[in-house]
Amino acid sequence: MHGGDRVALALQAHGVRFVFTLTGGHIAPILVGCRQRGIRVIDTRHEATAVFAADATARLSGIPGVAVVTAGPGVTNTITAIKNAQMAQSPLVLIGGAAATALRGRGALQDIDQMSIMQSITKWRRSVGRVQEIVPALEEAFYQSRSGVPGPVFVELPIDLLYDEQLVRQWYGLKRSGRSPAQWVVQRYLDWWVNRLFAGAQNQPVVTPRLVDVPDPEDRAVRAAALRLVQSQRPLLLAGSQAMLDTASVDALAGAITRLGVPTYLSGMARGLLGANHPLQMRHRRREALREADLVILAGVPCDFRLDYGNHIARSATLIAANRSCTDLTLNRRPDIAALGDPARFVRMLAERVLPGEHWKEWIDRLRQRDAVRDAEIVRQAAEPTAYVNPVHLCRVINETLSDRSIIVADGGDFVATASYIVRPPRPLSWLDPGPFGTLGVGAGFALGAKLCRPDADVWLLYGDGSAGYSLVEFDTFMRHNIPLVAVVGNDAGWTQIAREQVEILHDDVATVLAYSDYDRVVGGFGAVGYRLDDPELAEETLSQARQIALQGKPALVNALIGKTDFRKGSISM
Ligand SMILES: Cc1ncc(C[n+]2csc(CCOP(=O)(O)OP(=O)(O)O)c2C)c(N)n1
Ligand SMILES: [Mg+2]
Repeated sequence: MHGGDRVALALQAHGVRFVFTLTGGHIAPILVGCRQRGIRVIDTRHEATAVFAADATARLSGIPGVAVVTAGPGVTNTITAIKNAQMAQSPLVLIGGAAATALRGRGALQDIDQMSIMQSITKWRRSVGRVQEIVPALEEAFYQSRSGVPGPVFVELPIDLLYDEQLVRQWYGLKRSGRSPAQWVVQRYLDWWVNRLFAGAQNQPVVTPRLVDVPDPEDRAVRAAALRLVQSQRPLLLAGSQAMLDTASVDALAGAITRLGVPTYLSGMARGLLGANHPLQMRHRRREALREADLVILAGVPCDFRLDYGNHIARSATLIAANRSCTDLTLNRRPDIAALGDPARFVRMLAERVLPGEHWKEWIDRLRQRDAVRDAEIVRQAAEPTAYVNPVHLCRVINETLSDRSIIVADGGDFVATASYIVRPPRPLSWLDPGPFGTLGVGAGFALGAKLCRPDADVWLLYGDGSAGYSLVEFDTFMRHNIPLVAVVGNDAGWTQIAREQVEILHDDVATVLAYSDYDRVVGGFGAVGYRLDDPELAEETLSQARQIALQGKPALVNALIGKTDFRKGSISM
């Protein structure tokens, strides 16, 4: 059993079903070991895609995602995607190849200080120095990635730990045939070195996955929150991505919210938690609702830019926050009741303490009415004529084309932000966006991970045309690995979210202009089916044709030429 097999054994024991990679000589034994153990190895066209895909599998399954990349540029190419996962608190294990242990720092191919690079963007990292340590390092890596505030971890595995002992001994020995005293000393030293590398490696490794530490909120905080909640007149619950970390209990969380009866806004990964049409879910005018609320529960939602650093919540309101992260719990505003622990558990514990009943009917009616008014306004905005297809109309058609098995991936600026107002994810864990890092380019990787995790889902990948450029090449990966899905490019020939403010404030569109390129023909080059859509009348038909192609097992892309609207005017984030 070589080191690559050991890695595969450890991954298998932790429930890993997919490994995402872009290959390199340093990591080949891991990939072969994985395939031989029945772990599906998905090779992408960019390391960032591999990590984005691993991130998506983690978010949807709760099992840490795994990406394996080669030494040097393979590792550095993952930086943005790893940082994105860190900001999104997504558990993943990045395995990086490295130069042979005895050659480190001596000018070996692709030998750089990877540990320093990973220092600030992973929650834990280890460079493994002996074969015997591979399995314990991975056990620790999986444990660290999932416990407390989840996040990415990094395990560095030098190439001489991964191959057969005999072969490695050959590398270190046979090449040197000289017999000078100096050479004799070097040879003895290398023998000692290899003995150390493989010490104890004769024993069959045993993998013991460690139980994950999920912090429980204090009962005291739950009791205090329950007391304040029943006294409140206008409570509001905000649930965010962190509430979805325990993927196995998302239905219980939805049940708890229903039982609590508190009007709720969902953000990030929590979109879809309450299905497409839940009477307690509000979608619009959140800022107004927050200003009026006399009690706000933040379940896994920090007071960052999305809540204007806490300023969206009235000073007089009771603020209750539950978060796994100490920093996020008190970020910018100290809550009246702070529950350090898993926010989903907090909501469930709270629901057990509050008697169900129609407590806040008037308040809920008011919010619902406001939602309905905004929805009617959106219908009007969708009917306004624009050049090509009105994006609001297109998003409405996409929403109508969804099924209850749809998963939506959002990768872009204005167009996907418009979609996030209109498209209703049908069930828990059916919406994926990058998270607070706002990274463009997540699209293909997220869609890949989603389709693999949920083979029966129809995956919709919503792209801005600018964002599509980062990962369109992965249609090649979709073809090679049989990943049928539908991508829709909202093609406005530009980086519009940036252009909108730039032109208004600085009166110059420099670096924001793209062309109405034929993205449909690009994917055609990989063997996928592309459609060009420039007539609003044909939106429904084109989308359902694309969906049919995906149902038949092929990836499809709709290049939807869209016009300008002021739907997103004034929404700049800083
Ligand atoms: C990696 C990365 N680079 C740049 C940005 C800045 N940025 C945010 S939105 C945006 C425009 C996106 O353009 P597109 O995908 O075409 O969507 P549109 O706004 O045109 O609908 C840009 C460049 C970013 N968020 N991430
Ligand atoms: Mg664009």
